[in-house]
Amino acid sequence: MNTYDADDALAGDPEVAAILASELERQRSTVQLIASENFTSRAVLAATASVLTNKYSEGYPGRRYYGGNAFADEVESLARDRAAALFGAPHANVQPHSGASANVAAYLALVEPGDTILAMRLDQGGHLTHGSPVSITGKTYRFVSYGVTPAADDGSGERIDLDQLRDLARSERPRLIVAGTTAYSRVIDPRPFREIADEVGALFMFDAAHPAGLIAGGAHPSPVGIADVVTFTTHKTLRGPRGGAILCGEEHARAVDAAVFPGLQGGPLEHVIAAKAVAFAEAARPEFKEYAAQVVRNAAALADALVEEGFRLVAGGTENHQVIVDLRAFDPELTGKAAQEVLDRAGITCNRNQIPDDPRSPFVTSGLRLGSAAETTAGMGEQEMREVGALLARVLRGRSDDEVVERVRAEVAALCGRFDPYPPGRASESRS
Ligand code: DSN
Repeated sequence: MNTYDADDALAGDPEVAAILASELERQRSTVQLIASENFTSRAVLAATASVLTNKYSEGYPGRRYYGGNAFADEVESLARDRAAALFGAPHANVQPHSGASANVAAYLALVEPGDTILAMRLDQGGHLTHGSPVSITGKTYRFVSYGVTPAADDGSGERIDLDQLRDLARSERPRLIVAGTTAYSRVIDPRPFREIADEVGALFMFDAAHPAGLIAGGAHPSPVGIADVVTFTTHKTLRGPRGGAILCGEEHARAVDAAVFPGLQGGPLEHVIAAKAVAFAEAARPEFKEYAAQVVRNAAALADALVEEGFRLVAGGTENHQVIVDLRAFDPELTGKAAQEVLDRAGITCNRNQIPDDPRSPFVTSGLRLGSAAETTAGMGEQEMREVGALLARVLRGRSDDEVVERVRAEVAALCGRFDPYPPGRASESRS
């Protein structure tokens, strides 16, 4: 049963089979630069498509509200143990359906409605669940936002503004300080956050949704043991199934578990939890360290190529898997929305993104966010990333000429043909 091949199991539903086959072809033949995406191993896909999707398992291993949970217990215990071992954490909860669920559950565990939380503003690189007014988080808690330092010509600006964070912490006396970003290309050191949290008597949560795989692979500093609670997603740089997880010390374990279930969610997705277990084991292998380091090198190569093409990079470059591009230096008329759309037509998949202090709306934007995690998995290296940067610039320069777009699309397809994430005939492969 390989749902990614839309094979015999779906023969009775040709409509869905055809859609899945088309999506597989799209992933194979176009460049995937969305910073929050990756290509899982076939083992992760197989676990996600398993019969555990049939099982109701409300509760936790050994404490379920339904019978028949012997194997759900086994797989969830395995996933918890593997997550805890991978990150060196005393306790892991692997039930959050997503990073958003993990964050909401962490707030539920650590603070009360109406409490003050310090977190990064969405348009500065934060996440919706860091207190955006359109998110339940912004409606439930009193969020106060910090941002990044002003842009500087030498690229030294647009870093998390720790002075602002400290000043706000002193004046607002938050119950919780949140570190973590969704569009930020530099390393986040957890230690200054801890120091500031300790100074004002706040708890400290680190949202590692993006760098989780870089942390697991040793390419970025770990917040585990420094932050009170660490949330993360399993599907970005960590390369597992779509989902979330929470790590914490024993002192917060009961509150975190109670917040996830019954506080926030119902039945856990045990098939996804099985796939998380697979991914945690894959990320513990020595090869994953090399993968994490290559992700960072590839993002740097892409960044260099884009600078040569005349783009300005937010924060002057990258130290992780992301490159945040300010399109205005390249072409003041070009919006993120228009760029994303023409790149899509050329087979380069990415997302528009606001840059710090963006004069354009979140729907239009002046920026693009690019990521190297997926194509690194497919086997691309620095040379290919430089090629991708040049192709991207060619499309954006020639965006009003359909022939340019078509020519680039053909070159993209040829490049992707050499780096197939799911090469046929290797069904038993378990990627390391
Ligand atoms: N996790 C976000 C991203 O980085 O794409 C979406 O919520």
